[in-house]
Amino acid sequence: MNNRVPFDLYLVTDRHATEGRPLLEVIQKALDAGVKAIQLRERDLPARELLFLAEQVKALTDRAGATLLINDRVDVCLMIGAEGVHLRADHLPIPVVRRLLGPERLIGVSCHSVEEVREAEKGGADFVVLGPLYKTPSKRSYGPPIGVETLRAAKAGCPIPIFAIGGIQSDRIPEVLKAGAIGVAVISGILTAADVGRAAEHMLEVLQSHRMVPTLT
Ligand code: TZP
Repeated sequence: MNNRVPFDLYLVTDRHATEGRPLLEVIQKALDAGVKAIQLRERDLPARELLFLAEQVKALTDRAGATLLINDRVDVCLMIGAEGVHLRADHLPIPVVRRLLGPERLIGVSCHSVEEVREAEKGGADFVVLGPLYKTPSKRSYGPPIGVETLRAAKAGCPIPIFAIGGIQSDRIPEVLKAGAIGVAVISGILTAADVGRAAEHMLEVLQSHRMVPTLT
């Protein structure tokens, strides 16, 4: 965690992955458990419905003191006053997005390779999400997992935070933190859990207990 990116668990939404439960209810449970950052990623929703949903999610995150990022839609981010956007790999140029959003709002970028991480960092991203690291039921379109070695290589010399994504369950957290991730981004590990609150709480506990602390010399 750092001052600009004050979270290490980033919940990415997918209303088709909630086992039939209303998305807002599931998000509320995650927030109650202590999740401090949500990416609203409902890419198949028409603009108007997305805007309406985003307003409702923003009310929940505001109440919980959490950060809300909107996937891809700079316009929706600005309309609802969200804390930032999360750009996909084939995104608009980051400096252009920065100009629209201003210096305070966060820009996260999805990356699938070391080169994309370097590019996002050079462009001015605040953080990146790298994956899929492991096999995931949530995203087949990105092909095979890129593995923890890619994370290690991406982190070398990279000053911005990297979140690991793709097949992340609690037991993967120690390995990805050791490889240089600041935290994890998760869909199914939380949204499909029978007890959403407990799943989120457990991830937060594991993150906290494995957080890399600088050693004093
Ligand atoms: N980007 C890379 S993998 C992925 C995204 C959005 C899906 C992650 O889903 P899950 O269920 O946490 O593995």
